[in-house]
Amino acid sequence: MKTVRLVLGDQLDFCIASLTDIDPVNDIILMAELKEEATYVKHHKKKIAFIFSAMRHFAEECRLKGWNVCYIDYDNLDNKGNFLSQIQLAIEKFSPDKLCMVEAGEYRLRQAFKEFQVETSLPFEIRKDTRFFSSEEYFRNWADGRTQLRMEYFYREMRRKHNVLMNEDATPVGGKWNYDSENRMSPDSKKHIPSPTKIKPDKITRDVIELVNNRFSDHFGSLDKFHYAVTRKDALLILDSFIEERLLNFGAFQDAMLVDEAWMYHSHTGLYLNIGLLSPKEVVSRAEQAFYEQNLPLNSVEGFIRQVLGWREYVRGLYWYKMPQYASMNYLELTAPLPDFYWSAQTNLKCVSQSVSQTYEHAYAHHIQRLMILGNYALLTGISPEQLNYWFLCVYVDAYEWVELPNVSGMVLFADGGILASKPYVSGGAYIDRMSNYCSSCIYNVKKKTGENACPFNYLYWNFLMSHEDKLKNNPRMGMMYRTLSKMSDANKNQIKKDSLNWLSTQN
Ligand code: DLZ
Repeated sequence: MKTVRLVLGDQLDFCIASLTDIDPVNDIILMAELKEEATYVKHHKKKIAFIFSAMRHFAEECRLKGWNVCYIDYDNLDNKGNFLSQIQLAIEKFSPDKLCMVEAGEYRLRQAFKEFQVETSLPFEIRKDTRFFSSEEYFRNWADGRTQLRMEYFYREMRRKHNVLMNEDATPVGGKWNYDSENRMSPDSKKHIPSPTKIKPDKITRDVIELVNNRFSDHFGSLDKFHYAVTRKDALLILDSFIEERLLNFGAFQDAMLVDEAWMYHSHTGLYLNIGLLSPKEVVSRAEQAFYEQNLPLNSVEGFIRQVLGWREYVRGLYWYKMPQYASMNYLELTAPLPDFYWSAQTNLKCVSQSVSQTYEHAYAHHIQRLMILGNYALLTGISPEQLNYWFLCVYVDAYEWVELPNVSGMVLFADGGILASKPYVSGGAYIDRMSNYCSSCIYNVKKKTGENACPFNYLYWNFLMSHEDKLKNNPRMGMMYRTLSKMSDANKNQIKKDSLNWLSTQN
């Protein structure tokens, strides 16, 4: 029996279900660098280089295990540009008895493979992706019948089910499930931030960088100083250095931002988790082990574990539970186009220009830059979910639709009307000022609420509340904000509207 086993660019795990029963003599692993995948949204150059290089390294390691690999690189004459034509060619070339793969991680591709499975005359086995803590079925069973799908309750179930940070009497370690309130320290610019572990590009990576430079020159982003891990061995090194050097301060400074500090105390492991170089189970287990053995603070360890065991699993579950409807939701009817400065960083808003510049340079910005700067600005100014989702999916090295869409539509834009978040996450300039040192070098005055040079986040915040009052004022978590608004004078409200209109008409 000869099986062609398709491995996608985000399935680079030797334990992936499509390879568990591989026959090294007869079977062929098929991998391909495809134009359609690199351009269906115009991914950041560094993201393409990262994925292609990791794919090439994975193929090499498969060969070293003695497995047959048919690797179609981008310039290969046999490259058909898309998965289905590539599989068709493999069928003609290898005459297999069977096809096998693990289901794709995003709806668009999963549907295409399902259709192909029906059309092709060959047996085509599509296996479940077992790399997550929670299966799609488990999430569906948890979600069915609930009126609210809050991450917190799902997370507690995951903690119990997988016995993570739990006491023997089934209570959470430390007595509380969640230490988020201890994770909001303002940044300390004098405190040492360990520089991230950087992996020197080898010949494979250097070749890929050249390829991406030539073939994707019109894509957003820089290829300079590429230092991401592209093998499991190096990804483990990055994980180790996070646990050793940064996890200690991760919790307290989780929301903190400093000028020219892209990495802070974050883990930068999402990109490896999302293509299979690291497994969520080992990442959680390493962090938990460090808590017990290195006596690391619980707010850091719990905060990190919540991201991986809670949030990551939750957004994936929600994505598959709600797709395809989720992609077209737009509760607040936001229609504004994405301003050019999301690509160029040419704006006087220091927080936005910093976040976009770092995104351009690294295909990375950390969670709070994404949510409370770039996301917050987008929501306050009414950018359409379609355009904002496109941007987030393009620019971030860790972005795949299953993780990007719920974060952007649900968390950032409240486009699902409250399925994911209990309220829209909006803030004025004061929050940005508290959590960063951006405002002190910005031309806008964060202390000024309206008028010339006032921080636009300040008046846009109240303008947002006024614009969406009909849909938001009865939200119990927005009550205090609307009570404050109701006490504002008409003159103040008119000034806010005037400043906002003026701002919105001058930004593109
Ligand atoms: C994101 C991406 C890119 C840029 N390129 C490829 C590719 O050339 N070949 C491939 O197999 N996968 C690629 N991917 C990942 C896919 O677009 C897609 O997001 C995942 O396979 C979904 O499971």
